[in-house]
Amino acid sequence: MQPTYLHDYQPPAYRVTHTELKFDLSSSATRVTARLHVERHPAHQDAGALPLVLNGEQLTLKRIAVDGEELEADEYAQDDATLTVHRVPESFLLDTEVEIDPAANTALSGLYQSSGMFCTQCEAEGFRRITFYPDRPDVMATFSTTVIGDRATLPVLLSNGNPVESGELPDDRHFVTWEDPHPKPSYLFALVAGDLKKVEDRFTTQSGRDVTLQVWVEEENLSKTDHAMASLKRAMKWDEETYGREYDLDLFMIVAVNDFNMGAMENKGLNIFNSAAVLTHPHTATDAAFQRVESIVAHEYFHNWSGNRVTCRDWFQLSLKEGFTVFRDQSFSADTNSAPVKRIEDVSMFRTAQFAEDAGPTAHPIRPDHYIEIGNFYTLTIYEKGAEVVRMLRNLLGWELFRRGSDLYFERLDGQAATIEDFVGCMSEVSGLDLTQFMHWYSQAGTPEIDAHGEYDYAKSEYHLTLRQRTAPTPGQPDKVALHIPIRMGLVGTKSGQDLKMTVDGESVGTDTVIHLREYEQHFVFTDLAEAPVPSLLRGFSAPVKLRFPYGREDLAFLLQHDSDGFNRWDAGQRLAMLALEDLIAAHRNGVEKVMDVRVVEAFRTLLTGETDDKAVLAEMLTLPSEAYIAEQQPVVDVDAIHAARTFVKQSLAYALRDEFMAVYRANQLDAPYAPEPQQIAARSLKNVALSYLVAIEDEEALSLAQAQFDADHNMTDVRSALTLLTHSSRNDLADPALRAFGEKWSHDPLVMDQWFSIQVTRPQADALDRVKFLMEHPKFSLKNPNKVRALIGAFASNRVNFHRIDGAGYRLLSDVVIELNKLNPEIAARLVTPLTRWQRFDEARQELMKAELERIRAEDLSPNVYEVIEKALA
Ligand code: HT7
Ligand code: ZN
Repeated sequence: MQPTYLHDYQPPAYRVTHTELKFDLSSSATRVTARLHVERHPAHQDAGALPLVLNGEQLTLKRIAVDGEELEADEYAQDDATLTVHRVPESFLLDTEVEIDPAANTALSGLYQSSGMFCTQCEAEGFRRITFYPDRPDVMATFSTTVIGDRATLPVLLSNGNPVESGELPDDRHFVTWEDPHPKPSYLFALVAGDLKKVEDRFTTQSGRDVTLQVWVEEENLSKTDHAMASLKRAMKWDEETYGREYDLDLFMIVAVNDFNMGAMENKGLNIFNSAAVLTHPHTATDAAFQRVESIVAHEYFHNWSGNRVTCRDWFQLSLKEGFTVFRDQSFSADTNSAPVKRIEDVSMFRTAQFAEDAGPTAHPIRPDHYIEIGNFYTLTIYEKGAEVVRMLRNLLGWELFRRGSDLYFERLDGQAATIEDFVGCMSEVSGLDLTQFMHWYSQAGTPEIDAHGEYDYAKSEYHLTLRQRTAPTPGQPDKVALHIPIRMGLVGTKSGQDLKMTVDGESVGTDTVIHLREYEQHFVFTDLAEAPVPSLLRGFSAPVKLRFPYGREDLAFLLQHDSDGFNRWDAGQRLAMLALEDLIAAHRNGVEKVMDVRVVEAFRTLLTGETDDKAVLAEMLTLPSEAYIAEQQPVVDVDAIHAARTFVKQSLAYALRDEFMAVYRANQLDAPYAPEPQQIAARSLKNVALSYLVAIEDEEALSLAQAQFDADHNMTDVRSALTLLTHSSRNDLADPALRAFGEKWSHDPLVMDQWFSIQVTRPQADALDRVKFLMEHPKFSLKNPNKVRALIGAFASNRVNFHRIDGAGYRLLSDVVIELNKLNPEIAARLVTPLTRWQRFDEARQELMKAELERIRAEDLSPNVYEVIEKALA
């Protein structure tokens, strides 16, 4: 399996200006007829005769003609991945007809069937499983698509653009023809056919275009579409107001499908969504699910400009569309909900999962320079680190200039396939900033680590700050350059508790400033300080780095109270908890009695009893670092010690502050009808965090409250939270009946059953693995459905004490599933194997067990997806 390299990029020899497709749908023998209007690419005008090479996989060729002339067998050649026509004119029509088997397509890439309906997923390289085509993003064509299907079973036939014709055909079949006037790459092609119902609304754009909005679902889900529709309208308005971007067709459709490898897909005018990313109802979806739907609907919509109108030249540029679009959806969610909480949630996830990716064997730059399977590169690095880099650009330029750069980018590159240089070039051009050093963020993998030291000179009233940066080697990149790292900071006066006015090099820089670390080591001197400060560094997580500073516990308790930056106040609490947790992890390992740090107790007491106008942030502050995050901070991960230490902290806080937690719980009960709006969400999360502490000590009153909350059945957020607390306690007498009742009540709803699976297999009790095995036999579980795999197997792999059982049974279960999925759905298999690839982080015994499972997988006949991941993991 040969890698593709960025440095080998060549423009295509031929381009397609217009594509006509006809689909005659049938489960196992769909006919796809294609007419491509092809012409020689100007870049190859003088290159003499060039064969036409098209991509095509799993296609049965029935017919091929050039300019109406059928080709003889010796005029073309075919292998598993390509079709080559040896001689073609400068410009011509290529006709092909192929047969494909959607019912057998369990990989969910190309044209496949999901719950009886037909749907497509073409990004990144799925279109080649539909017809022979130059399946690369820099070939952009207008499309005209006719879909033919059975009138009774497939009453709805959708594709990109606008419907232009429809009618009846013999044998109870019918057709619809769609035209998409916007040139697009093949990865944005979409088709959906099925027995679907729609809800419809309208949006008038700022220039007066009247757009019809449709959300298509199975009939029983019609009542779950309101939030997605409302989110779509909010997103359309936000993109006009914030980026000046307007929708460009008369119709925008969203379709929900049950079997989908990712969250959703931004196909032009016809977004296809995993049903989990579109359907919500207060009784079936949690607050988190409502927020996730809002952000995914917005993300896909925003791609209409950042991705569709301006697309990627090649797949190495994937972060050009994904990093920018994630940044846009994060900003939208921050504007729509609680901005500080959004940042805290995003950064928590990032520091846990992206840092782990950047430190593991599959680490890669935001713009990789080679890949075997591009499907493996839809990663946290491409998406989230890409978004952090765009965020740094936005902060370096300031909003006004960033917006000007964005306007220039969209205007200059509209209708084109662009590169990351094009994007950063526009930012540099409008601002005059030299971003040469900044570009290394795109090419260098790994997380920069900054060691910071500070000293206050009382005699001179100066604060001296020294910063050193280092990025550890990553696979294929032993040596690292110094990056340009913007560090937002303040100095908080130890006497006043206020941000101090800062002066650097004789220049006043205010109370909140950005210092630029460009060298491996730099010194910064702040003069004329009124008092000794505690530094507040990396405010708002201004760069995706690990920053170490030798804060004492008093410093952290001080920042937790006084830092004017909400994000850093939260972070000070996390750091304080981490110091206590580290002591307790060591105590557990050494068999020494565990003693709770009273400073953490007092900090929590202050939080619980103080006044707050932001309950959502308070809930975050009361949430301890996760086991996964704690593990990230350890040189060698000791899963049992981490679990024991975190449980000890949680229980100690609950014993010490029982009444305070109880008061917070009671004060945040809501009577109002459920609404997914920020104040209600904040109250629910605060209440449920408080209850989680009380149930951690199995306080009888708290258990009764959890039971009552479950029984009240007010909304899924509260029900799920109560059910999780009961299930994760040792009180099976309470958990079992609740689980049974929940499972019976919701057995008809796949998305609720996903939650039911996850809750059970994430319990810390030792029977979690047996439960996974038992639930894999459940009639509602299927390995062919990615949501079910994620809900059961993926969730179990996040159950750290049970997945990492020292007998290796957790690892074995995962590798058994990966081996099965490698045959059914390689993309999902390659993602699922990730926890095993992190073997270097564990003790020797676990390392051996994990490597043995990786070797067992390696011995199979592997898909390129799994092969690439396993080879990196065992390199
Ligand atoms: N751009 C979309 C990517 C995507 C995808 C990639 C590989 C396999 C299946 C997939 N489904 C969707 C999603 C997005 O970032 O908006
Ligand atoms: Zn995206």
